[in-house]
Amino acid sequence: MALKIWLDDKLVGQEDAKISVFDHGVLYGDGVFEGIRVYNGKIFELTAHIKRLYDSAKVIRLDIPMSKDELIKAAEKTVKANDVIDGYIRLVVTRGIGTLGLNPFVCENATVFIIADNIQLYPKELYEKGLKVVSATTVRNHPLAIPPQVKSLNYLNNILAKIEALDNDVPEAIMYNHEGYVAEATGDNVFIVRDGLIYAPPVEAGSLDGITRSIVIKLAKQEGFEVVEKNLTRADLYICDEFFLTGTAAEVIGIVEIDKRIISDGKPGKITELLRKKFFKYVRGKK
Ligand code: PXG
Repeated sequence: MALKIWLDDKLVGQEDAKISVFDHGVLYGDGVFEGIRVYNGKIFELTAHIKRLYDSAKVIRLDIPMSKDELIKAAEKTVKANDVIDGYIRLVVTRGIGTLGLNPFVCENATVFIIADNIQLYPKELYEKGLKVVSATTVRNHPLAIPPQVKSLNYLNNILAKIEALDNDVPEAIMYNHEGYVAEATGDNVFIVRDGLIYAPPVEAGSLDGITRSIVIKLAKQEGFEVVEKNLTRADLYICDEFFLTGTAAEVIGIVEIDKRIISDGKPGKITELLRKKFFKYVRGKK
């Protein structure tokens, strides 16, 4: 079924949702985005996603031509118009139409579009069995080059790591920063468990300040676990008791093998399973 897409200031049919070849989002990957879930017809953590979008835009000096409230209303209208009950929103703001040449200030108006659709998820059995991953040789963008707070439209760094994963017949890759510490997966944050403690790389290590990550940390603390944010090495991942990823699309998913090292008994761990279920309940229980 053809979707209704929010484009700039209104909903249009999918066929009419087109972007200029002179849009700097296309020419330079100049823009920002958010990927947001819809559960039970309600947009999950919309305020947090909108805040992150505006923060990303501010860092790259992009003026979003709508207020936060207007953007929230537009997202809600797009969800309604497409009858999305459990799905996914992609909210994108590009620099807008300009000319050839990097100068972003020739672009007078940022382009805003919102897609609300069904989401492609990992198959259910992968949640039960857990994922295998490899370490990417592609280093995560230096945080002083592209700050990890900016959810930029240019994902080439992560895409190169994803290609490494797929070339190795696994669905995900772990990315390390320029110092060799764990940063994140290509579109998910990393956690490990060792001796009953939960560890996560700090955001400064070069990971996105994930909204799922924050909620999982909150839920873990509610369950009485200590969550320690510290730099992790490749060996920390190899010898951990449990390993999992968090993200809007994957939610919470266990990792059972990295670089041919099997994590514990090769099944998602108990704490991972507990947090996965807690998260599942948390998001679906909220109306
Ligand atoms: N790191 C990176 C690089 C991401 O892109 C996350 C971590 C997890 O953050 P959240 O806030 O989602 O918990 C992301 C999220 C997509 C898509 O369509 C990408 C993300 C999320 C949803 C959809 O590619 N990235």
